[in-house]
Order: sequence, then C-alpha cells, then structure tokens
Amino acid sequence: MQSLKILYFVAFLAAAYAVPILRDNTEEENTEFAQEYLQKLYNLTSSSGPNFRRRSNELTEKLKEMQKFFGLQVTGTLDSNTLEVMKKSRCGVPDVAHYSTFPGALKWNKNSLTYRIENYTPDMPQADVDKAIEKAFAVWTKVTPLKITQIYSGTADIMILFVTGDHGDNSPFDGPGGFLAHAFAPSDGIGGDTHFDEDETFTSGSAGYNLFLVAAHEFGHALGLGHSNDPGALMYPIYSYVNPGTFSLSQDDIQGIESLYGSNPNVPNNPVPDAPKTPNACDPNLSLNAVTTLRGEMMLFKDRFFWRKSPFMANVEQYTIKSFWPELPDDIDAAYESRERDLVYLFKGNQVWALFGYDIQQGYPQSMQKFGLPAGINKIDAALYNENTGKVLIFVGNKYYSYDEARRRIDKGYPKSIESGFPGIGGKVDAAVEDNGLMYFFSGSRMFEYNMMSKRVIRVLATNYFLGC
Ligand SMILES: [Ca+2]
Ligand SMILES: [Ca+2]
Ligand SMILES: [Ca+2]
Ligand SMILES: [Zn+2]
Ligand SMILES: [Zn+2]
Repeated sequence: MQSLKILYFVAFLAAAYAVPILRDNTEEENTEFAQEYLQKLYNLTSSSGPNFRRRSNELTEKLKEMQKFFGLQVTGTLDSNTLEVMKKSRCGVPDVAHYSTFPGALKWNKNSLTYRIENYTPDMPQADVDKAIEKAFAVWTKVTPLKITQIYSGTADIMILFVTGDHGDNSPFDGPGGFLAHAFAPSDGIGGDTHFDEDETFTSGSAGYNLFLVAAHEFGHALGLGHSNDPGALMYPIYSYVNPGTFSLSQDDIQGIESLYGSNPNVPNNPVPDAPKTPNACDPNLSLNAVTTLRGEMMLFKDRFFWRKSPFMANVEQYTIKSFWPELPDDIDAAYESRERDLVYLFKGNQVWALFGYDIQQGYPQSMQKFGLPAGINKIDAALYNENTGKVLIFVGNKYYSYDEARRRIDKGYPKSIESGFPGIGGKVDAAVEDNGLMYFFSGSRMFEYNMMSKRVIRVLATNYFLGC
C-alpha cells in the first residue's frame, strides 16, 4: 500500500526565533540545511552524483516550489527570507500537496473510529494526556459526522504512542527538538497511527510543546488532511502556540475536513460561520490594527496576524504574531519605529513592548505610565514617529499627543484635536505610519497620504495600498 509508505513527520525546531540562529551559520551550513529541508519536505532527491547540473536544476525548482507555497518571492535561490522560513518551528509533513487533502483523498470509509493511548508520557499527569487527546479529536468531530471513541485494549484505528529514537517504522525520532511527532494517513494497519517523540517535553500550557495543539494538528493528518498554506489554519506547517482555551479551527481547516467527511448534521451552517477567517490582504473592506516600519520593512497588524513587506519584494508575507513572538498578545493596538533608538514599540492595552530587530527587549512589557504616558490613558489607537521632529505622535480617540522619547513625557500643550492638527484625515485613526517622509493614516478601509509640511492630504487610498493588491 502506498499510503503505508508515506510518512508524515512533525518537525518543530526548538528555537522560536529564527533570525538570530541564522547569524551563526556559515553559508555552507545553510545550504546543507536547506537541502535536507527540501529532501524531507519537497521530495528533493538525495542522490549526490556526477550529474551536478541536473541536481542543481532540481534544487532550484524545489526552492521555487517551497517559496511559492509560503508566499515568498519566487527566486529559486536561497535568500535570507527563504532560510528564515525554513528555520521556523514547523511540522515536517511534506508541503507538496496543493490541496488540503492527500493525493487520492485518503480518508476513512466509516464515520465511527476508535483510538487507543498505548502508553503515556511522564511529562504530564495521565488525566491531562487523556484530556488533551480527547479535546484534540473533538476539534475535528465537532464539525464532521465522525465519532471517535477511546478503547483500552486491542487494536484501534488510531494507535497513539510516545516513543523515542528508532521505533520500528523507518522514521526514527531525533531527540529533543527537530521532529516532534508523526502520523500516518488513513488506511488499515499503521494508517492513522500517531507517534509522539518522548524526547520532547509535552505540556498542557504554553511551555514546551502543547500536547493538545500538536495532537490536533497530527490528527488532521490521521484523518486525511495535508498541509494548508493559510497561516491561520491548524494545518499550516509552521507551529505557533495559541491558547487551547480559546482555540478554534479556521474556516480553511473546516472546509478541508468537510470536503472529506461532510459537515456535522447537528451543526446547520457549514462551515461554522464564526470560525476565524484569516484576513485577506485584498479584501476591499480590510481595516488594520497597527502599522509600523522595521528597518526598512513595513509590518501591518490585523487580528492575530501581520503582513511583512520588504521594499525589495513584490509580494507580502503573512504570519501569525505568535509564530514570531510567542509572548506577544494578538490584536496589537498601535506600533511605531523609533529611528533614533532603532527600536519598534508595540502597544496593547496598558502595556508596551520594545523590539530590537525581531527580538523583544529585556524589561518589557512596561506599563504605559512607566513609558511616560499620562495616567488617564489605558489604550491608544495609533502611534507614529515623526522623523522631522523626532517626536512620537500618539492618537487616542479624536485627540493626539506629542511624546518626547528622551524625556519620557508628553509635550506641553497636548492633547490637541486630530481635526485641528491633521485636517482632512477624519476624527479618529486605526493605525498610522511614516514612510519616505510622508504620513499615512488608516481609517477603516481608507488610508490618507498626508504631507506634514503642507499639512494636506495628498491622496486618499485603500487601506491595502501597501499590500500588493
Ligand atoms: Ca491504525
Ligand atoms: Ca524530536
Ligand atoms: Ca490601532
Ligand atoms: Zn503536519
Ligand atoms: Zn513512528
């Protein structure tokens, strides 16, 4: 059976920050790393032989395939953005499938399935393992006609094991980090079986690897789903921690599993209407939470996602905030880049974080009051660094403040009304950024390009103007 031979690895690299690691690697190490990545995940042939040219052509093609999947610029060369994505915590199941199901739509031909937990990890109390596994199956049974029940002896459709190293299925585990778990696509025998690498530390919280999240992703494979290139989907190959208490499948996951098994007859609307949808850059009604520059790039925040745009790239990349910074909250209120300090400040509620490059600075989050904002302000709408004056403009409701970074305080004479300071941009802003000497104010689906010298709106543009639509 072909399905028996397809192995689905989950590789979660231990390091959450991709960028700093790269600095330590030589070009040769990076190339080797990339080749291994493409061999495991994009079917790059591993034969090294005399036919160097053919191999190098294949490498280019596989790189392009990978870049296309992740929405990177398709260069066919191992540029730093591509490497960065390769080094991210992720699942190791191949991304070659362009659909959310495996080729040939491997699925169970029955709606009642069984699972058995053959052994337990010592990392967590048994009851917590039971709970995590049950909850991980429930994620899928909630939206399908599937019924998945636990059995305690004999052979279940989905046998669950915690093992280390070589465990007899030709897919040895690799110690801490690297591969975390793997699962087999639906079929008899080993099909559906899910193995967790006992060398990892599994938890029911945010430390180590959250067993519920890893299991829910793996069970998606065990039920017949491949990877999705929607960064908001559970079946996206890059892992990021989300609170299991508020976890919800995305519309994309639901569409995928419903394409195999149909919808849950007890849930009338399909896909479930309130399932989170990943924001689409080209949605004409798109509004944004916060926008900032970061060392020449632009970062545009929306819900639990952000887009990253480099002036050198034609397309934008979309990620979850948590996949870059597990400790940052979703729904960022405001952000600005201090060119003076080479730091990016992010605001949420009464808290402020500072980023140096992509690293969160020690000593953060800080309270707004420690940062130097007046006691009455507990949430801001937008922030902008004015390069001409070196002052930070902070927008709250229909007013704005001028903030002095060096003195850590609001300048005299503020707040002022937005209407008087920036005529034409409306009474309230969602997000603001300065770029190339111009100010941009976002309000709903519109963006105002503003010249601060002439104090005039130059153009009214769509909010997704920078998003390549
Ligand atoms: Ca099985
Ligand atoms: Ca491992
Ligand atoms: Ca905002
Ligand atoms: Zn996977
Ligand atoms: Zn295994």
